[in-house]
Amino acid sequence: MNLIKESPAWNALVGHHQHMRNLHMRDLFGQDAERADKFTLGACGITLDYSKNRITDGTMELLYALARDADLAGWIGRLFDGEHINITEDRAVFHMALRHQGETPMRVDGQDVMPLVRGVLDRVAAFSQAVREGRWRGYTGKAITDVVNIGIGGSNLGPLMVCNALKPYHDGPAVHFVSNVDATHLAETVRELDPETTLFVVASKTFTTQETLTNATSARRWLLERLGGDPAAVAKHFVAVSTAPDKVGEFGIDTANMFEFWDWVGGRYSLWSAIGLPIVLAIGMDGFQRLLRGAWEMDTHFQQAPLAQNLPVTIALLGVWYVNFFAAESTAVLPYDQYLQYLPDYLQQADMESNGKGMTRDGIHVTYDTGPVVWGSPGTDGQHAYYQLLHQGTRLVPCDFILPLRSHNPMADHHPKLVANCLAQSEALMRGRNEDEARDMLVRSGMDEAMARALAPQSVFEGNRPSNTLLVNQVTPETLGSLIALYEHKIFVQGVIWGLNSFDQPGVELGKRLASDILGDFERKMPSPEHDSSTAQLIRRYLEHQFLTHLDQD
Ligand code: G6Q
Repeated sequence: MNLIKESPAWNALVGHHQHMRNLHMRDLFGQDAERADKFTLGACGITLDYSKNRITDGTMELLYALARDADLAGWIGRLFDGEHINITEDRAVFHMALRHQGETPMRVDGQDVMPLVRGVLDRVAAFSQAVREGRWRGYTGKAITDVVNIGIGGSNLGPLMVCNALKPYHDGPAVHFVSNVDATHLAETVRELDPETTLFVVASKTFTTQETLTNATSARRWLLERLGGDPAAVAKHFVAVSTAPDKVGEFGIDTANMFEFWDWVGGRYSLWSAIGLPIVLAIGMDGFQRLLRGAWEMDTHFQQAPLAQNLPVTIALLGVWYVNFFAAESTAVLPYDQYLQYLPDYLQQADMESNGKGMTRDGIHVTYDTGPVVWGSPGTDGQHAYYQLLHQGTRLVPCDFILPLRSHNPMADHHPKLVANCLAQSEALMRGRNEDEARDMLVRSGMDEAMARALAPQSVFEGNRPSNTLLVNQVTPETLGSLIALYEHKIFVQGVIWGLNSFDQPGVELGKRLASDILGDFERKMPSPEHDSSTAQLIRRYLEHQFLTHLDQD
């Protein structure tokens, strides 16, 4: 198959870009009073205003044509039909089944997986309810007050992000997350916890991940040391979420206390599965079902809406426009909501692990850029830090502003100020400020005319910097579910355009293997000859340091 770069729409976009690069959005707004209306879409409680992009009707037509050239409709069909589109792992990509509503079957390899999905959901619900109502008790008979999720990557970021986002809905035990193999993470988390009332959820799809098993082993030791050493205590304080019952059993967790998911659920798409157990423990099953429903509504919209009304498709194509035609290297996710503080981290993994790839699924090296660097943090903090670069830096950074219209904490005038800041930023990025405006501003602030003329160029903002604004009424389980699913499908669409398999992660696996090799060197107390001289030197320094520390202790 040919690379997308050879498609007619791509070639047309190359020509179109030559024209668009000279147009300023300020003029486009000036020429068309309907622009905001025209470039606004709504679905599933989300309004997407994409009018502050460097686009015209013609741009969007060409971008939708690009989606057609990439056979996007065909790929959406294959995704929802449960085909093995993750070709390197020979798996379906079917997290949509985890949130599917209604009675229609969802088949993978001819089998309707809905009975399996609902069976596990029922077990998750029953277990969580028992914990939340204090019927599930610890080894010494006390109810659970704290839950510690031990997992990493996809087995951490999703539940971490959602638990934080839905804090206003928490009415269960406190939830904590330990992911880093740095012992500090575990030590600082359990420092204030009471082992008698703490439940550990060991979350690992493969149950082989070094960080998770190391943390789980240390957590078990911490618990047993404090509860008298009876191994029977483990059954009351450890449960597992995994696709690998044999490995869970080997680790010493009773598989009766294991919640299953399946290989067609990718790690970074797994928060909807039993990996969401900490969410259910925190907000209850009803809240989790609302999250699932919101995601399902977005799945349905994605499947059914025509390209030009389709939120994930539109937002994905705008991203492609900047990556491939404006050479944008990164994109910022800027939620103006403190509860969404982990959304940028979550999307960083979802996007960069999915589309951070340079070879097509047909084994051809791409000759164009693929997934951008994704970064960001909640507003308004970033305004006092890196927004300078967004406004006047030499790089184009398309931004997604995410703004809830209602706060869960309507305290004094905080929220209007938050909203005003968000809207002011996207407006300033779009409009910019020319030299005359800069001079007038300086004069108005009291500067004399000559000085104002001299300094005005420093205060010029070229503007024309693109952003999307995504509005929701409030961050609720439903809107959060829809928002996450919107980004999941955006990532899928971009992967389709770039011809990638967005669902494997050889880079993660490389990291897992390399660390074990070096641990072997530590045991042998010397670097293996395969290392470069820098790595060998660093290994030697660590070993020398260890040796000297031992001598000191002796
Ligand atoms: C996600 C990746 C990766 C994975 C972690 C944890 O899509 O595969 O982030 O989630 O490496 O893996 P386990 O869940 O198997 O421990």
